[in-house]
Amino acid sequence: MRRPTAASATLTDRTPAPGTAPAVSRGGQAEPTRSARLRHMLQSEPLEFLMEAHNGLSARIVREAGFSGIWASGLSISAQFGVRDNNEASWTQIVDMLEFMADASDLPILLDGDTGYGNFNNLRRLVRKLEQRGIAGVCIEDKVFPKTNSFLNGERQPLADIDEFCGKIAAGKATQLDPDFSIVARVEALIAGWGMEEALRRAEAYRRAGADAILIHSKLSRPDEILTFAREWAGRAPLVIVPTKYYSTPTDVFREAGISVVIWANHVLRSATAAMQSTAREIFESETLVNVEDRIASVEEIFRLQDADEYSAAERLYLSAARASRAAVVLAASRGKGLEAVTEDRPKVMLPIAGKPLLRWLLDAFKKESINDVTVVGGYRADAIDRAGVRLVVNERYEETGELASLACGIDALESDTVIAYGDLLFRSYVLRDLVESDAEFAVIVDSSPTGDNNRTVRDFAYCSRRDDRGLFGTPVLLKRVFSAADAPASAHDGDSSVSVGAAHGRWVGMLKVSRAGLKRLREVLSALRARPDFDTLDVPHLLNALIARGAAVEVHYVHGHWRGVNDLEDFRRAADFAHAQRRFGDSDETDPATPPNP
Ligand code: SPV
Ligand code: MG
Repeated sequence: MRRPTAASATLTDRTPAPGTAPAVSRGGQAEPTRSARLRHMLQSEPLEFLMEAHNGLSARIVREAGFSGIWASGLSISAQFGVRDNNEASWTQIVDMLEFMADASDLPILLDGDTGYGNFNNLRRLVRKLEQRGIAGVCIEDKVFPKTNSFLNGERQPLADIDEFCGKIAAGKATQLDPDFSIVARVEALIAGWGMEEALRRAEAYRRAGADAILIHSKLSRPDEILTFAREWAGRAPLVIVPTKYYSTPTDVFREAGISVVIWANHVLRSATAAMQSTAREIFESETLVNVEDRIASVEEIFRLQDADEYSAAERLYLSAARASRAAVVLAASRGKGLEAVTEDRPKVMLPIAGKPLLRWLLDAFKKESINDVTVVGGYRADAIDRAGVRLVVNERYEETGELASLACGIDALESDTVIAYGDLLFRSYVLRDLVESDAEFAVIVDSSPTGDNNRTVRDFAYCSRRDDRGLFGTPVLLKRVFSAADAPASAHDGDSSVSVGAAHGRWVGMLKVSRAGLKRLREVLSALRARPDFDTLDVPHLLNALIARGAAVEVHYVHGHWRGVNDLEDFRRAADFAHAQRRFGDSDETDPATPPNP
């Protein structure tokens, strides 16, 4: 009987807590535990196979190949650590690796536990730790700690005293809490040249001491002594073999001999080694990747084996949607009016403020809020914009067009919550945080401090549904209208009588947050504005007003100062002071020679 493998299981639907409790399948039926499955493999009639794995990735690969169980090979695990199979890796390092393997694969794992890493007491502790980590069983060999691999001078290696080893088996069996946890006793008498009789004597003693199965090992290239042993043994307990040396024996021979489990002990490690050697050599010699790329696993295949998709799904589920992916569009096409003297060779966003360009201040602030998908719309001297960590798009018509034309260049590809920001802003971090944490479709920051305090150049007057009384936390405030500098409020040329001159509630701080849902509406409004003959002159306040006119609610978050815009040379000079104050204590404070001195 061959059980179906769990090839479709993912990192999240495998046995939930490593241990002994039965996992419950989707259909509500209890699935056998890993230990029960290993025990069944040992005891069932048909020949079963354990495939070697030595880390999480190989454990996953073995599962996907269709195997029902894993041999956590001492040789392979030590080799992948780059050390010898002489207990050079500590037992806790082995157990840590087993945890990765058990996490990556829901198969039962039989640990090659060498000698049990010490005496009966060490084995007791090992059994407890293995059970805690969901390992199905351990195989211990009747050698002396520290052991050496059986294929290295096997005949010269001392064997354990039979009674001592039987005590060890009994101690392990008495320690296990899960009745299905298996202890396999490995007989090394044939390897060590002690003969068939001694091998049978030891196997019988180990069986009587409580071993669930006997692993009879041979290093001959033919299976003769294994077959003789099996015949003499006559099914007293399940037999496990490792045909590494007698590999040419047809597998049916093992079936006919009544073997329970065959261990393919090191073949995943050895195939990986051959592939790694060949690839490394090829790349070294050819100094190019072009010859190997099609012969090796793709990066996507590695992601798949790591279950990267599950992570993305979980991210959508458990990180707030806004945090999971946030985007920004930075409007950075302008040279800066009044800043001609310092923008000969760069756009305004690349002006250095306290040692770093304006754009970098903005990007660092974005990073803090997990805004990682940043589009910068350049124009004037776009070639001088530092592209590190951003997608640069260029508004080629920057000289004849305004902010909305630039925005239109950068908004199309966006799908997540997006902050649209002027490139010349400095602000305390909470200002952006308040904005991105808003659940509203559209949200803006309005500075209710008396205009003129923060910036000499005053623009973007905001009219809101309610004045900032600085006490009304939680009372929703909506934006009614924004006048950019070009619109003289006194003229009221837009015919809106609901706003009156001098009654501005503050200044719009040049940032607009648009939720994923709001992007659709924003694109519609933008394309409607595009039809206007004066589209090339329009700026973001026009967009805000058009959104409001079409019924969009634009939520207002009031702040009281704590930001700067850089609109002329005087702003530029003052910005350094503000920026210095935003640095963390201890941050380096290099000054850029291009920064003008404070007056
Ligand atoms: C291992 O895989 O580490 C084993 C089996 O112990 S063998 O190398 O064949 O001894
Ligand atoms: Mg071993």
